[in-house]
Amino acid sequence: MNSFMANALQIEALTGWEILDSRGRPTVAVEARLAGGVMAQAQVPSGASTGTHEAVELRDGDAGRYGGKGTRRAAAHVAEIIAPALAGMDAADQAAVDGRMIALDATPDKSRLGANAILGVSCAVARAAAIARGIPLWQHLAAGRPARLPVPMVNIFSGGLHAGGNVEFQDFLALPNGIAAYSEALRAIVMIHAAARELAEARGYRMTGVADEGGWGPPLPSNETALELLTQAIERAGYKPGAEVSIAIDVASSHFYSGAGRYELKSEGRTLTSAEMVDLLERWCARFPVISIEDGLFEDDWAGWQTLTARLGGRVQLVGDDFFTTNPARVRRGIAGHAANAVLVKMNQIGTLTETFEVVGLARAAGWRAVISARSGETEDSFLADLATAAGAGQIKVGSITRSERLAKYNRLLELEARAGLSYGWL
Ligand code: 2PG
Ligand code: MG
Repeated sequence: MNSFMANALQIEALTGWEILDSRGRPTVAVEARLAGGVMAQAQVPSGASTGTHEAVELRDGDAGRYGGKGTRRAAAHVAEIIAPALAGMDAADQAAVDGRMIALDATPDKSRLGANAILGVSCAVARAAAIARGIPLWQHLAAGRPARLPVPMVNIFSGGLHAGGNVEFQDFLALPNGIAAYSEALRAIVMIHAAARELAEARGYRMTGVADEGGWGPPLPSNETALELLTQAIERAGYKPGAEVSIAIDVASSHFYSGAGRYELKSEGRTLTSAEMVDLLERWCARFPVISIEDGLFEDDWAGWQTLTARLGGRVQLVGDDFFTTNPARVRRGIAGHAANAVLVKMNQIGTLTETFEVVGLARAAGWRAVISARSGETEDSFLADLATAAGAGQIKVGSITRSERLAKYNRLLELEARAGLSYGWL
C-alpha cells in the first residue's frame, strides 16, 4: 500500500446513534469516516434468547424510555470515548482497531463501553476500509482466507421465546444439505415454507402472521408435531428428506431449564433430566431427518454435552450457541473436553470482528463446523452475508425467508452468487 492510500485509510471520525431492530427495540448504528473521505455505516443486532455468558449489550436503564432498553449511552460512547482512541489508526488493520477497543473497555464482558457500541465500530470500520480499498466487503474480511457461499439453515417453525412459548423448542429449520447451488437451495426453502403453512392449516392449527424470525409459530400440541410437519413439508415441496433437504433444530434448552438438571416441557406436561433429553434427541434423529442440533442441553451442563457428543457426535452436528456464546475461551474448553462438534457464531455475543474470526479459526482447526448466525432482533444491514462468505464457514442461520431484515442477508448472498464466482456448499 502506498502512503497516500495508507493515509486515506486513517480513521477520522466515528459517530453512533440509537436505531430500532426488527422487534422495535433500540439498538445501535455507527458511521465511520476515513481521512480519504469514505463514509460507511453498520447496524448492530440484538438477541432475545441470550446466553448468560454473552458480552454485555449496554442499555440506558432509564425506565421512562423504552422500558430502560434505550441505547443512547452506548451510542454516545462511540463519539465520546472510542473515536478519540481510534483516531488516526489504519482502518484496514482490524486486529489493531479491535484490540484497542478491548483495551479501552478493559472489562471481560465489554460492559463499560458496551458490546453494542464496540461491534458497531468494528463493522463500520471494516466496511469503510473495504470501500476505500475498492473491494467487496467479503473480500476485505476474508483477508486471503478461502471464501465460500454458505448453505442456509432456515427457520420454518418457531417456538420458545420467538413465538410466545407455543412449544419449548425454539427453531425447526430446513437445512438443504444436498442441493448444489445457493439460489436453488433458497428456492427449495421458499417452497417448503409455503408447504409447511398448507399442512399446518390442513391439520387445523391456527395460523396468524409470523414469529420473530419470519417462521410460522402456530400453537402446536407438542415439539414433535413441528418435526412431523416439517418432514412432510419437505416431501410436499418435492424434495427428498435427508438426501436433499434435512432438518436442523435449535432446542435453546437453557430457556426451559428449570435448575437442578430439569428440563420442563410444559406444552407436553413433562419434565426431563439431562440424560432423558439426550435419549429424546437420539430418538428424534432416528425417526426424523435431523442432522443438526443446537443447544440440546443447558448452557452450563458440560457433562451432559459430553454425553450427548459421545452418543450422537459421530453422525449429527452438535452446535453450541448459548453454550459457547462465541467466546474463544469457552470454545477452547469445549474442544478440549469433546463437548460438541460445532459452534454457532454471533458477532454480538463477543463484540468484535477479530474475536469472531478467532472463534471460526479455532473451530476449523479442531475439525469442527461453524454456523454464522444472525439474531432474532435484526436490522436491514446485510453485513452477516459477507461475514459468512468471508469466514468460509459453509453454513449461515438468518431466520426464515419472510421479513426484510432476514431477506437483506439472503438477497446479498444471491448478489454474491450472481457476481462473484464463489464456490458454495457446506464443509
Ligand atoms: C438463536 C438466535 C437466533 P436469539 O438462539 O440461535 O435464532 O436467537 O438471537 O434470540 O438468541
Ligand atoms: Mg440458538
